[in-house]
Parts: sequence; structure tokens; C-alpha cells
Amino acid sequence: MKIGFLAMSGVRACDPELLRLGLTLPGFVQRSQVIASLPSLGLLYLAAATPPGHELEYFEAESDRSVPDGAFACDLVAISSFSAQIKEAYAVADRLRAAGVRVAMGGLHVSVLPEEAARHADYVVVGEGENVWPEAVRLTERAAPPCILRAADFPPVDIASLPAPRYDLLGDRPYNRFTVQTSRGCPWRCSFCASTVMLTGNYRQRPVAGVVRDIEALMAVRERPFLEFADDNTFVNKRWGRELCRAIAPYRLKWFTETDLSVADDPALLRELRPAGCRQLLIGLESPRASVLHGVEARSDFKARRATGMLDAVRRIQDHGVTVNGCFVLGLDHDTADCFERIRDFAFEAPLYEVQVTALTPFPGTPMYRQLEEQGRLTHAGAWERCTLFDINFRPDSMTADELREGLHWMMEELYSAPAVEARRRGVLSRWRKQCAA
Ligand code: B12
Repeated sequence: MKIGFLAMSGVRACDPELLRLGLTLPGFVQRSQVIASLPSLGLLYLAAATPPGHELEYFEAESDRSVPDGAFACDLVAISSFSAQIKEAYAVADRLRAAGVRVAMGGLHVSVLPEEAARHADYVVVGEGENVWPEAVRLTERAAPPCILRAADFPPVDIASLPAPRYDLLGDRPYNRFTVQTSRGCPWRCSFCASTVMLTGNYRQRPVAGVVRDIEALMAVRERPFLEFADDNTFVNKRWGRELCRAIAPYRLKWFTETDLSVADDPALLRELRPAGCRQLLIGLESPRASVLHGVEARSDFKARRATGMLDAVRRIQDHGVTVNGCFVLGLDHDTADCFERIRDFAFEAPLYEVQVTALTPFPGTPMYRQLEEQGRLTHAGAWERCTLFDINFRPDSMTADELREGLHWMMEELYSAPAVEARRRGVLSRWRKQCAA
């Protein structure tokens, strides 16, 4: 059979004012361009897990959302799903099916709402895909009727024996970053998190040798790739983190990853990061205020516990030559309208080399979604295209939705205008210069 893997990249936002700002603010545009062109790692893993004997092709949906012609020539097309693009994905699936192509869908959104997806796909996969996907292929070969397949009914994915993603299928498409995965899940349970914690209950780190093998597989097709680890939280286990750094340092690549603030607690790991090629850590700080963070993380109130000392921890990391992309969530419960200035001040005081502000977003399947639904605070239920992290879909409890929207716009200008970006970056560089001089 001919099997297609159809990725839908790009960034999404509905708010027209934000789009206008986004198109003009240098700091925002830079980040959007960087992230808009990442390949879909989930699909590359599925390609690697496909039983032998099939012809495989990777497609990117065009930026005008048209479906590449080649996808219509496939017997089976796999489509991945995030909430923000799900309606586009369903429209694509409908068109492919109307043309006689079988469609399998999986990923974060359909894992939460499989019945919704079953109206548009032949085979809907709930959970991690590697061990279920071969069954979807076999069902297609037998022209079996549509169904929902659940990873829980198949052997669990053994993180130590993941196949290398099929980077070779990417051809020479002009991506500026590539993803490699070193871990799945996260030990923390933040109420708003819609990442792989929704697919895997437990946090699992891959053997370092497997990560290195994947980097080599990538380097076999791209000479000097910039890496982004597609992890929720890379450096939970500090000893493993140091081992990872030592193993990848010889490749002399540059990379970026997501982790939590506890990385700042381990001086030895901090020392290993830059020589290993780490250039930036994205860290969910969420809010500089402990009172707002209280209760956000359900397991041990991790986020609130880290509020004291947040600024020092950021500086400690950056002083090791690794910039921090500090992420803040606007509109958390108890967050009042003065939060915008507080966060802006924190970003300049630290200073944060990079900063990301997003609106609290109730993604389906999260505890936050259930809470807001029970409280009757969802304002755009079912409008999944608004799950962009930039559109407001709920009634905040300590400000109005308009205040939140306007605050977000205000912050975009405050943080992402050329002088603002420059001032923060100059601040980090001058700390580095002072260290060198000392
Ligand atoms: C890389 C990435 C991107 C890339 C995606 C590139 C691409 N074409 O896929 C880019 C930069 C384009 C991107 C964009 C956006 N992203 Co993004 N992104 C990520 C990130 C960092 C990693 C995702 C990843 O690679 N995971 C690893 C792979 C292996 O896991 P996976 O995709 O889930 O795949 C597994 C299973 O889901 C399943 N599976 C997946 N697809 C399929 C299909 C079939 C047929 C089967 C059988 C199984 C299956 O099997 C796979 C292997 O087990 C996550 C955050 C994180 N740390 O996870 C956010 C994340 C996925 N993004 C998010 C968001 C909100 C966005 C944007 C809406 C932001 C915006 N405003 O534009 C856009 C959406 C754009 C779009 N096209 O949909 C949210 C999604 C939440 C949700 N539930 O929808 C996340 C979780 C981050 C967050 N803040 O919460 N993103």
C-alpha cells in the first residue's frame, strides 16, 4: 500500500488584533517563524513503526490549507491532531475519504475526543501511537470497517525500544529546526497542561544511547541540524541529564528544550549544559506570584513552591550561558489585572532573554477544562480553533475577559517591540560580560 503521513504545521490565532500585532512585532515574529516550520515527530515515529512492505511518504499541508496532490494517491493517510487545527484536519480527512482514501487520526485532541473524530476518520487512535498504528495499517489492508483503537488495549510503548523516527522521509524541505524526543510525560500535574501528560500517565526518560542514535539518524540526512527536544520536561532526573549532556556534547550541535525550574538546583548539570550545545531552556514560570500559583500543580504544589527564588533561579541558569525562555500564563484564578505589569517587570528585572505570554486556555481533557465547565465559565465551548493559547475562551475570576485580552495585547507590545527585545537581551549579555571580566 501507499501510506501518507500528513502534517499540518504553522501557528494559529483567531484574534485579528493579535494577528496584526504579531505581524509587526519583531520578537513575536521571530519566534513564530522559528516554530512554524517544525516537522511532526509523532508522524515520523509512526512511519518508523509501520510494518515493512509499504511505500511511505511524508506531506506537509500547504499554508493555504490545501491538501498536497500526492495524499490523494495514498491508500491510507495518517493525520495528527492538536485542538487548534482539528477542524482543518477534519475537513482534510473528509476530502480524502470522499476521494476513497482511508484516514487514520491520532494525537492529543482526538485522544480526548475520539467519538468526535470518528465522524471524520476511519481509524481513530487514542494514546501513544507506535504499538497501535500497525493495527490501523492491517485494518486498511483488510478494508475493515471504521473503529476506535485504544493504546490501553495494546502492549504499552517501551520507551527504551522506540524506533528511530524516519527523518529520511522529510527530504530536503527547508525546516530550520528538528525535533528529537528524550522523554515522555511529566511528573507534575498542572491543571491547564494539554501536553503528553494527556497520553502517558507516567514520566519516562529514554536511555541516552537511544537519543544519541536518533540524533545520528537525523544527522545522516541533515548536516548540522538545530535541535528542539519535543519533551514536556527534560531535566527531571539530574544525573540522567548530565549523562545526556556528556553524550551529545561531541556532536557540537545547538539545541533547545523545555524543563522546570529545578534545573537551577544542580550546579553540575548547569555547568554541563552550554558545552553540550544547550542554548535555551523553555521554563513554565506561569506567574511570579505564589498566591496565584497555589494549587495550579496538583501533585505537590510544585509551581507555588518555586515562586520564591524564581528570579535567582532564572539568573543562575542564564549565568551559565544558557538563555531562559520564561513562559507566563495570563488569567489564572486569583490573577488580577495588575499581573501584566508584574510579569513585564519580572521579565526586565531578571532579565529574561526570551519571554512567552499566553492566555490560560482550557484544552479539552484537562482538569482546567472540567473545572471551568462545572463552574459555567467556558465562553466558547466547542470552538476548538480558538485553543491557540492567544484567544480567550473563558471568564477569568479576578478580571474581565476584555481586561485579559487587552492585557495580552499590551504585553505583546511591551515585551516584543524591537527596543524591548533588545533591552532584555542586552541585559543578559552584560551579565555575561561582567562574569567574563570577573
Ligand atoms: C513541536 C510542537 C509544535 C510544532 C508541530 C509540528 C507538527 N507539524 O506537528 C509546531 C511548532 C508547528 C506547533 C504548533 C502549534 N502548537 Co505545538 N507543540 C509542539 C510540542 C513542543 C511537541 C509536540 C511533539 O512533537 N510531541 C512528540 C510526539 C512524539 O508526540 P505526539 O505528537 O503526541 O504523537 C504521539 C501520539 O500523539 C500519537 N499520534 C500523534 N498523531 C497520530 C496520528 C495517528 C494516525 C496515530 C495512529 C497516532 C498519532 O502517536 C505519537 C507517538 O506516540 C508540544 C509540547 C510538548 N512538549 O509536547 C506543543 C503542543 C503540542 N502545541 C500546542 C499548541 C497549542 C500549538 C499551536 C496551536 C500554537 C499556536 N497558537 O499556533 C500550534 C498548532 C499548529 C497546528 N498546526 O496544529 C499544544 C497543544 C495542546 C492541544 N492539546 O491541542 C502543546 C501540547 C503545547 C502546549 N502549550 O500545551 N507545535
